[in-house]
Amino acid sequence: MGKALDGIRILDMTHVQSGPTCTQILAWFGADVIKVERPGEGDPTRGQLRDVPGVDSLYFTMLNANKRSITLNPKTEAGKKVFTKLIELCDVMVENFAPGAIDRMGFPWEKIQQINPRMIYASVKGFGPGPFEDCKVYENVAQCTGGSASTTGQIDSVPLVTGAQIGDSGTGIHVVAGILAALLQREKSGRGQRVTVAMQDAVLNLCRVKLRDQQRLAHGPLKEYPQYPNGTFGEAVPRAGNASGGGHPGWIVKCKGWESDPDAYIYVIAQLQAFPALAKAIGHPEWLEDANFNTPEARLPRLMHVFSVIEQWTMTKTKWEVMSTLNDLDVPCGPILSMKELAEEPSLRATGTVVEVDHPKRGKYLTVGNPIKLSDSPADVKRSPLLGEHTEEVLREIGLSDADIHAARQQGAI
Ligand code: CAO
Repeated sequence: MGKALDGIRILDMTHVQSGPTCTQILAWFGADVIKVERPGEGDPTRGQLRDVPGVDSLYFTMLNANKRSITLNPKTEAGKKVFTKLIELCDVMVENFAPGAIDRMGFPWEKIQQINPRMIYASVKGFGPGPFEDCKVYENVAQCTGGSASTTGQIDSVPLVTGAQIGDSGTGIHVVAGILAALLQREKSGRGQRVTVAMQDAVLNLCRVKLRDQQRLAHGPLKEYPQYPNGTFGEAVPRAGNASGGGHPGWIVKCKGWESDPDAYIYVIAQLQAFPALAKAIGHPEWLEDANFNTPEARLPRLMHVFSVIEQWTMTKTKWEVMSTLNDLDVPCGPILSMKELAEEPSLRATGTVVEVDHPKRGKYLTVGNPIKLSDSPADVKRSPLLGEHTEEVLREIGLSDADIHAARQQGAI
């Protein structure tokens, strides 16, 4: 079976996480992703957080599946020639170096366009045009500057960053959308274009509901936040603990075993239509006749009490028992799953969301496969490449002779 992006060649100048997330998804969709790495060093993540000495880290292997790796220094004479050839032959170039790095290599956008007018050139930067445009940015900087940290955490405590890599991987996924749209537009226009995504913008996009709440604040307190009715609201959206960001109240409650198991918790949503069943299940059918509890408005100022009563019930059951009982009643809920549980979950293995891959140096390891499932283009996860594993193969494909390759190697260009 063919793949959605068969025939699309990606010149992958990405490193660390945001860019590699993007090109890995394009590779899973079937694009030929040629990852260009600095000779002798490669993507710095190959050596970061290593668990096995001398072997590419999980950080690298889990972000660079299904790609080919070539070593190339576009700052050398021979490197520039090869790089120019690659620009001519590729459809998309993706980069996430510090602002200006590709220009300093001698390849500003204008030149890339000149070499290949059909080229789609995608860049990740920390910030868009403005006072911070020249700054280098990593994940947590983006979370802090994009509105996530100020709105995450317990209500009376410090801002928190989240474990979900919304700044890096979140931005990479936005870039995928931009590239696919640009490829479609190229079908009609015949021209490539620039795709740029700032990490701050991507995080803010993911925090859209918090900007919603900022504007609601002008019209009174945010009644679904735990600060209501006893706390105070300032000028900006506060942290809301584990309160639900939607129209139905929710909270994390303890389950049986919480004293020793840090993940013995479940998120319960007291959805309007399921509330009667929930009240009966936890042994409080009288709430349905009580004016203090029998409407969502009546419950709002008592939500913490409602959830503490729900918790008295959930603490008598494991999170799986709570899940099973409440699901049967159509009460939305979700157990707090640890990474160990997710790694071992058979249904995630069956769908290819968690995949075991074999690597010639590290042996078997787990990775997260493509979460975007296409019925006619299933992703087949292949191990990440060794540094420069495909240099000669790719250089021959683009027309270099053995003598050219030898000369490039002599110059340190590959
Ligand atoms: N051959 C020769 N040189 C190469 C090369 C190659 N194949 N690939 C990269 N280089 C050079 C670059 O040209 C650059 O050199 P100059 O600064 O002299 O122009 C240098 O390597 C490294 O670039 P960098 O400044 O991007 O690297 P850094 O480690 O200092 O910064 C990061 C890393 C991530 C903070 C920065 O790249 C950045 O802000 N990127 C944009 C935002 C981003 O994607 N952040 C997410 C990071 S996690 O996903």
